[in-house]
This record gives sequence, structure tokens and C-alpha cells, in this order.
Amino acid sequence: AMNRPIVVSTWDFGVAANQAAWAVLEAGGRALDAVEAGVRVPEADLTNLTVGKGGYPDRDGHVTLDACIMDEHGNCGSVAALAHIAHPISVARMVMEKTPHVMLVGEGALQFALENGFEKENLLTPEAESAWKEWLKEKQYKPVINIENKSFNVERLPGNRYNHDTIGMLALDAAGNLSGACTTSGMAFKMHGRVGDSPIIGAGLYVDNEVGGATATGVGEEVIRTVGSFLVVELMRQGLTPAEACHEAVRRIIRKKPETAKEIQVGFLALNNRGEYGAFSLQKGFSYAVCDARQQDLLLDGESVY
Ligand code: SD4
Repeated sequence: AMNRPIVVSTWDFGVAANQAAWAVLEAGGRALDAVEAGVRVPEADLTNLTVGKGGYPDRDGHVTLDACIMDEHGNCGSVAALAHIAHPISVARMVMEKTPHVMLVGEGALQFALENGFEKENLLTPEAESAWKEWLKEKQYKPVINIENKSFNVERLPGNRYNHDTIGMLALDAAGNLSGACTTSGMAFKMHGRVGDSPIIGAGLYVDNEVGGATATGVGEEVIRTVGSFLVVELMRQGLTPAEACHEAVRRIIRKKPETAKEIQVGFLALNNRGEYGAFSLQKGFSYAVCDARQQDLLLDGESVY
């Protein structure tokens, strides 16, 4: 049986993001428009300290954003290490639709955004700046499981909410088409110029309308090494359920680096073209949000290895 339309996304802030996507899907809109509208919600939310404006900076104090988007035809667009622009996902979509390229980075991505009417903003909020200054005292790069963007002073967080960074979202529209989007400020206090998995097609996000889509969150280096989201989609093509495919991608990370895998979080979320979804992570605590005609605010816990 088909379950469509449907939208799924990573972490607890996915609930609010899904609802914005749902408004598009419910009206018969396109999955591509739904995922863009959806992930713009956490990008714009200043109480979300980890996507878009308000995200933690790199070790030199620059907030740099990574995002990508992919549609039902396999078109894709991406920006990496983009500074000063609050909605990198919309720049990524414009790269997809208005350029002959897939990916723009750094200065060139900023130039393209400014030429296309995006506003130049200071993305470093006072709260993120003071966290960075605190971090500078010890300068330890130590990602914390499930709290990748809060590698310092975890206990200060209000209720542990909004402390993950990446949102990855997958939608299947009424016409049966799939799209996905992924956007993040990346790992807090990363090296200047560091690019994670989130803007890399096949790593942080992959969509194939014949099969399904997948997205990743957690320590991006491990996702890039294993081309995680592409792997999940290919495993679904071979007949695995979304959860089984995500589980196998997680196992692949463990096999490559068993010691590292115990210390870090990586989670995958997948949706196939029948509207079935599933998730799997290395560590407990990976939540994901699901929204369809039955319920718009479902938050589930993914299964995990450890
Ligand atoms: C990155 N994958 O930049 C992102 C970080 C993340 O939850 O997803 N954190 O590596």
C-alpha cells in the first residue's frame, strides 16, 4: 500500500519543519517545494542554535553553512562553507535551477547568493559568540554524541532541545515524486573551510525516484567515507526496508572504524517511494519526525546499535 504524501526529517526540530512541508504537500504541491519550505523553518529559528543563523562558528569565529537539495529527476544543487546567508537551502536550490553546476563553495557561493538577491547578514549571534569565546580557552575539538554542535557546556542547554545541528528531510508528494533537503552549520568549532557530509550529494543526502531517499546526521567525516546516503538508497534498491538499509550503512561505519564508531554518533533516515520509512543510528538518542495524513506531529526514536 502506498502512503503518500508523507514527509520525514531528522531530530526533534523536524516536527515543526515537517508541518511547513506538510502545508505544501497537503495542497497537492511538489515534494521539492515541500522540503525547501520545511528546512527553512529551523534555518530561520534563532532559538535553534544549530542550523542557519545562530549556528555555532568554526574555530576562527566564522559561521559557515552547508546545504544541498535533490529532486525527483536527480537534479541537485549544493553550497558549502557559505557565510553570511541565512537560508543556504534556497541558495542550493538556485544553484540547481539557475546554473550549469551542482556545487558552489565559499566566496563563490556567497557571490552567487548576493547576485541573486539574498541578503548579507551577520549569522553569529551573541550566544554563539560567547560559546565560541568559552571554547577558545581550551580549544578542544570533541564532538559530543547527539549534541554535535554543543561540544561545550552541554548542561547549560534548555531541556536538551535544539542541540543537534543538521536537518535532513525527505518528502514523497501526491504525484509519487520524491525530493530531499539537508542543511546545517556543521560541527561546532570545526576547522575553517571544513566541509561535512551535509552538502555532499550521496553522503548527507541522496534521492532516486525509482527507489527512495536517504539523509544522514552526526559526524560527517564518517558519512563521507562510506558515501552513506547513496549506500542506503542502493541497499533499498536491492530489497532492504528503509530501516534495514540504514542499519547496514551504520554497520559499514563500524566495520571501517570500530573504535571510533563507539565514541561518535551517526544516524540515517530513509523513505522509499511507497512511503515506508525507517531510521538507524550508532548510538541511542537519534529521533526523527514523521508527518502524513494521519498525524502531523509524530516524533519517533530510531533504533541503534549501541
Ligand atoms: C556535519 N553531519 O557537518 C553534520 C553534523 C550533524 O548532527 O549532522 N550533526 O558533519
